[in-house]
Amino acid sequence: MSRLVVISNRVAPVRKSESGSEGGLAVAILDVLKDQGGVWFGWSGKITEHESQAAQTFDHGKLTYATVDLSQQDYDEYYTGFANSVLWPLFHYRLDLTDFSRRDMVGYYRVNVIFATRLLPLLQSDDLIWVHDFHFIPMAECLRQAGCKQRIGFFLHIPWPSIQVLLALPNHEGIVRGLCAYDLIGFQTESDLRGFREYIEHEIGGEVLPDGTVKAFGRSLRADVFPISIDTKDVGRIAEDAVNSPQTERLRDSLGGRKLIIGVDRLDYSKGLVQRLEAYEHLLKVYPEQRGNVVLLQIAPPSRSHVNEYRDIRHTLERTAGHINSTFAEFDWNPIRYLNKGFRRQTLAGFFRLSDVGFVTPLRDGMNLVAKEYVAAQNPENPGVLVLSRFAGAAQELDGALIVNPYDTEGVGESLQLALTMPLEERRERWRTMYDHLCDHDVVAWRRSYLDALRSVTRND
Ligand code: GDG
Repeated sequence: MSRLVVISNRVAPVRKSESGSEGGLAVAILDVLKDQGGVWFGWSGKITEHESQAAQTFDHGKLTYATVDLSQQDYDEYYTGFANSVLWPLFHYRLDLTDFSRRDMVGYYRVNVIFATRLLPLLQSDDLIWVHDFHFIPMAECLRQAGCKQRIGFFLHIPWPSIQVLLALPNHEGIVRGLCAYDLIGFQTESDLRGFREYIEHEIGGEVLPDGTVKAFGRSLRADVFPISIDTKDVGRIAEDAVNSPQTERLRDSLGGRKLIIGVDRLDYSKGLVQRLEAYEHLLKVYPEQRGNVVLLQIAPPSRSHVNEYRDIRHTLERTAGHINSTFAEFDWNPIRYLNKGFRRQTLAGFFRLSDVGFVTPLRDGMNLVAKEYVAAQNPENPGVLVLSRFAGAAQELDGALIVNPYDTEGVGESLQLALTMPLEERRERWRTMYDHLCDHDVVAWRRSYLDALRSVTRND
């Protein structure tokens, strides 16, 4: 069997870290690399005066880690600049936050060339190369230009924007040409794939054949949908074990019998956190019986805090949470517990299981694994209700959730009330359909179906 080479911006640590934050994806990829042997290649996370001249490698059994340091300029232009201030906001439909400059675009391509150059000496002729996410869209093109003939697949973790949004990206054609150098492109949802095909057919005069083959820029490739998932049974087991942990006990005691709504998101403007708090405020306004009887626990570990927009969202959220708490709080009850820090995976699983409502309302999200984890963590006898944004990729699979439009503050507030008052029988039915689906479509199934598809592509150049 071909050796697998995985490329992602950050590589997952080989040992479980203190934070216990490794999720299903890192574990699923590590499993296959450790079993079959392979390479995990990416940024070391370090910024040095000059970027590395060769990848630093570290072997762990059959798995080789290979990492590259970045210079400050590369980090600013490639990572903070083009990846996080252009592609991320634009692909999440936030044209207002997109800050394009040619300097950053050039930096993005330059870093892709650097990574490709450092990877080349490590490659073997029948390797299967799997590139992850928006940081490395041009990677296949860079590798091909250097003569690389191996099969190369790409998986996009974030949404693919509709054609009109994509056209706002000054180098949209270059980005799509880069994608078309892969042999297989994986998207999270049908609507992402539709957007991509529409661009191919209507913008560059390419073709999509009845079997789904894409013909563009003089090549044929396959583009398909592979919705990412979680290790469903494992999350369930961890949650069951965590239910009597000291942390979960403390949370339970602190609630004093009140209902619990939980939100867990990286602090990111795509996650719809401000709108979420406003919808909760609507619930408290319109259903006074909920005052004093419900608590919203919002966990939002900071991310990308060197990007201005992330500092702004943090301040806005603090203000909004403070305003709602000061409006409704009583001497023995605070409506919102807003925590700007991360927790161990085990702790989160216990919190999910204890919660009556999982509140997941991104404005755009490639998939949203928290929605899936919430479902997997529930007690089958007494499951909570998932309130889920229609704009999360997960909404296309989890039809047992209460699907909401996060821009409709009042509608989301009403759905919260529905969730908090839903009879047990209906909760069980809704949960069962979602849980069964997630058992059949877990992260191992996702990895297998992607890699099987990549192995079976026929290279045509
Ligand atoms: C991108 C796409 C796509 C969160 N807080 C803590 C913590 N987490 C874990 C969650 C979950 C993961 O981080 C977040 O995954 P999401 O899917 O929700 O969101 P992104 O980080 O934006 O991920 C997304 C995903 O890639 C995969 O393709 O679904 O659409 O944007 O697993 O549980 N984990 C720990 N402590 C925390 O405080 N341990």
